Amino acid sequence: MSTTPMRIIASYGHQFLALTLDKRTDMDASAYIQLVARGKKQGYAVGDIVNVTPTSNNQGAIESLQERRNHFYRSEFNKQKNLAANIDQVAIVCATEPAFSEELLGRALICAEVAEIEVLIILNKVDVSDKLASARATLSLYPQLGYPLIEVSSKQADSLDTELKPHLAGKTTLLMGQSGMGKSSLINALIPDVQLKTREISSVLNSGKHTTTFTRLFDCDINGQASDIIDSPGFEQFGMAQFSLSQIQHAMPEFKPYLGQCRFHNCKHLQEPQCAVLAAIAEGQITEKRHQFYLRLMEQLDYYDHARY
Ligand SMILES: Nc1nc2c(ncn2[C@@H]2O[C@H](COP(=O)(O)OP(=O)(O)OP(=O)(O)O)[C@@H](O)[C@H]2O)c(=O)[nH]1
Ligand SMILES: [Mg+2]
Ligand SMILES: [Zn+2]
Repeated sequence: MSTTPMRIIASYGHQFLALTLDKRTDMDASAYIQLVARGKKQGYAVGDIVNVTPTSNNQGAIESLQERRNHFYRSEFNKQKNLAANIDQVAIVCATEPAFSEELLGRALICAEVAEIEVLIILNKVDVSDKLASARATLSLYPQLGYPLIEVSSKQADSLDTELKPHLAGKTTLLMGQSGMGKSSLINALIPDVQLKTREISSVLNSGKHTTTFTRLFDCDINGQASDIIDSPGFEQFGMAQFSLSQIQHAMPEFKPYLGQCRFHNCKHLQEPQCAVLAAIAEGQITEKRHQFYLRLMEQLDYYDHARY
């Protein structure tokens, strides 16, 4: 039997919803096809194009995965958590309150660098003015590393028009970040009727909670251009067990000019003599804060032990 290509537009555990490629997510929920995955260990991600054998009007079985342009995921204890595939950018949403974790931001940035996906950092809830200064102070480093940073409030439509929409128009964007940062609120403010759609999907996938429990793609029109925005559940950890030391070093933009410049070709930039990275820290080209972050990642990767003399 021949298969039909479909795009996965929602994932919840091992359940997936998809649409045939001619349909958009703003159509009524009867167009959604519920997919069963046949034994692929690594699973599928929202944004994946899969070849499906229809099993009934609104159900199908995934037979194979079409080649991905890219794939964004994290790994906890060797378990791969798929976030999205075939995206143009990752927007990491931080907020003035509750306070965000700079560690998680840093980890998400590493992940995006390794996957070679563009990044946008969003500081949301700038209407909470008493927390604004400290959030700004924490984030001020990141534009210097090359990451665009915008400030918005999902409660202030003009900030979305001037700051956010130009970054989203015509692109597929994954919104990610800790719980409570306002990812879903931003989508609600950007796309009319989306709350209703979310309720429909929630009822299909048996999840009625306020906090986002599944990853969900919305296609929409932004500034006259077809755009996709993917909402995802907040995370409180960000495992990166999948990466090598070299991948992490190359994912630190400010390290890059110095890699290969150290005395030892396998320098881990811990305390080695004539280390170009340590020299750059002494000269103020790399911040102590980011080097500490790097050391914590190394420790987690278990490289630290090997490097001790
Ligand atoms: N003051 C203020 N509150 C906001 C803003 N955006 C969102 N909130 C509030 O922040 C809370 C969390 O918002 P959500 O949109 O559910 O956050 P989320 O990032 O989707 O959270 P998860 O789905 O759990 O990952 C809600 O009570 C929102 O009303 C904002 O711009 N300003
Ligand atoms: Mg949410
Ligand atoms: Zn070095």
